[in-house]
Amino acid sequence: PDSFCGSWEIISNVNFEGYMNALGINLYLRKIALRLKLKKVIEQQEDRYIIKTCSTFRNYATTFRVGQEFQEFTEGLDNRHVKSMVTWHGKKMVCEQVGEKKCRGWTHWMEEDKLHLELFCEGEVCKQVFKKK
Ligand code: RET
Repeated sequence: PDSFCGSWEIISNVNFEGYMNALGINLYLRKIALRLKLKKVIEQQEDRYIIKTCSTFRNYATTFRVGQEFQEFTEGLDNRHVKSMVTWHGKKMVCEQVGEKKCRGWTHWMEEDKLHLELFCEGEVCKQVFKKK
C-alpha cells in the first residue's frame, strides 16, 4: 500500500471550526487554530506509528501500534483523556477515541498522492487534505 510516512502540508481544511466546537474548544483557541498552516509528519518504526501535527503555535504528537489500545491525552487540544485504538479498514487507518465525547476519532487514507484526514466528534466532521512536502 501507499505509505503515509513523510512530511505533509495542509492544502484544504473544511469544518475544522465545527469539529473544534464539538470538542468544546474555546473561541480564542479556535480562532488561532483556524489560521494555522498545519503540517503532518508521519513516521513508522516496525509496527509503531508516530503522527505529529505541527504548527508555529503548538504541536501535537501521538504514538501507537495498530490494533493495540492506548491511553491518549489530547494535550493542548481539548485536554481530555481517551482510550484510543487504531485499526485498518482496508487501506484506511481508523482511530476510535473513546471517552466523554461520543463518536470521536479520525480516519487517514491516501488518494493519488494526497493524504486525507477526517476528524469526527459528535456528528461534526472536519475534512483535511495534505500534499507531500
Ligand atoms: C492544534 C492547535 C491547537 C488547537 C487544535 C489543534 C488540533 C490538532 C488536531 C490534531 C489531530 C491529530 C491527529 C493525529 C493522528 O494520530 C493544531 C494542536 C484544536 C486536530 C488526527
